[in-house]
Amino acid sequence: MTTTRFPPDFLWGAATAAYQIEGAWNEDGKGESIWDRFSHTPGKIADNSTGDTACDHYHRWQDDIAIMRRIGLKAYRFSTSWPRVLPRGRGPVNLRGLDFYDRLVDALLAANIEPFLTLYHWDLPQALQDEGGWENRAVCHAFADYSALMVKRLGDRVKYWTTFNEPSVVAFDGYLNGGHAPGRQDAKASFQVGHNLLAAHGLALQAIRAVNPNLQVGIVLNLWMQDAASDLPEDVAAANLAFESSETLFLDPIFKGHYPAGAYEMAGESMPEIKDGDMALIAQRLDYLGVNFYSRNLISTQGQIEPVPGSEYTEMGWEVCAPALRRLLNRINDDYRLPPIYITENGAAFKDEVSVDGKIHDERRLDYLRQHFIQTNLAMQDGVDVRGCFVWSLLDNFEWAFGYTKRFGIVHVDYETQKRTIKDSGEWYAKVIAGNRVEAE
Ligand code: IFM
Repeated sequence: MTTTRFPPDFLWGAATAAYQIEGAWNEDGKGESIWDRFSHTPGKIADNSTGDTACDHYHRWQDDIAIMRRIGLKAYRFSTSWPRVLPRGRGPVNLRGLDFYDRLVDALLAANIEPFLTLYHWDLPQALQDEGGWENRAVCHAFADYSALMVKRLGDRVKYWTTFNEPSVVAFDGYLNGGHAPGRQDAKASFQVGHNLLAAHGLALQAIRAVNPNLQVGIVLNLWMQDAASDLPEDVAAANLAFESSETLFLDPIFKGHYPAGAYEMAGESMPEIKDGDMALIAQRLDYLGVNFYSRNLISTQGQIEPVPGSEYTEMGWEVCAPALRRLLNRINDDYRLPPIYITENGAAFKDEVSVDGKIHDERRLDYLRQHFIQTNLAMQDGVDVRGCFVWSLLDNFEWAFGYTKRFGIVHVDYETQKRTIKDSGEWYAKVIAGNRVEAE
C-alpha cells in the first residue's frame, strides 16, 4: 500500500454547471437561454431530452448541499445562469434569480464549503443570441456588465470567480461543428467567437476588479495532452502541431499576449478581426488558471491513433491515461509563467448500475479518480503549483448533446424520482478528503 499525501489547505471539490443540473428553465422570471432553444429543437440531443428539469437542483439545492457535506467537500464549483438573473441578457434584473444564488452561497458558507463561481458555462441568454451572440462585440460588454452585477451582489462572500468555462468548446462545438448551441457551422464565425470570448474575458476581468480588487479571478480551459506516438522527430512535430492548434490557441493569448504562429496557418482566411488593444486586454494578470483534464490524444504523422491498443476507454470514447495529466501540467508549467492552478474538472463517464444492495459500485470511476489524484500529486512534486482538484461531476447530469446518456457523477441521480445515491466513488472521495491522502495498492 502506498500513501500519497496532499498539503493541508488543498482544495478538494466537485463541480457542476447551471444548465446541466438546475432545471426550472422558465421559473421565477428566468429568461430563455441558447441551450433551452437548442434542446427544444428536435434532433439536437441524443436522447431527445432537455435541461427543463435536469437534476431539479433549483428546488433541491438544500438536499444537494447536505450531500456535499456528507462527502466533506471543501469547495463547490458551480455556474450562475446569466438568463436567470438577466432574462434578456442586459437591462432589468430578475431579483428572484439573483436571490437563488444568494441563498446558495450563504448555505455553502454555512456548511463550510468554499463557493467557486463560474460566470459563463455556455447558457447565453437567447435575447443576446438574437443580436448575433458572441459574434457581436456588444455581447462582450454585456458580459462584463453581468459579471460586475454578480460581483456586486456576491463578491462579499464568493472569493473565487471564473469568467469562462472552456471557451474553445463554445467556439468550436457551438460554431464550427455545430453539435452545441447555437448549432452554427461556420469556420470564420468560430474563430471570431473564440477571439471575442477572450476579449469578453478581459473586459470582465476589468469590470470585476473595478468592483472588488481583492478577489481571485481566473479562466478555465479544457486542455488535452497531445502525446507523440514515438520519439521520431516527425511524430513529435505532429504532436506539437496538434498541441498548437488546440491548447496553445488559448494559452498563448492569455499568458503571452499573442496567438501562436500555427493559429494563423490553421485559421487562414478565418483569422478573426483583432481590435487595437485586444491582446493586452486578454493577457491581463490572472489569479489562477483552471484546467479541465479528461484525456489525451496519441499522435503520429498519420494522425490520431485510436483506439490505443491495450488502453481503457470511458463511455465518452476518451482514453484513460492519467500520466498524461502529469505531462500536461509540467509542459504548461515549463512553457508559461502561470499563476496557481486548480484542476477544475476531472472525472469519467461509465455505465453505472444500481445493484441489488441499492448501491452503485463504480470501481472504474473510483480508480480513474485515484490515478488522476496521484498524477496530480506527482506533478506537484515536480514543481507545478496545483492548489486543488474538482471532480466532474458532483451529480449525474445533462451531458449536453448526449442528454442523460452519460453519467459522470460521484452521486447517482434517478431522473424519474430525483433520488440521489452517493456512489462508491463518492464514498471513497469522502475518505480521501477526510484523510487528505490517497491510498493505492
Ligand atoms: O459536462 C462537461 C462540462 O460541462 C464541461 N467539461 C466537460 C464535461 C464532460 O463532457
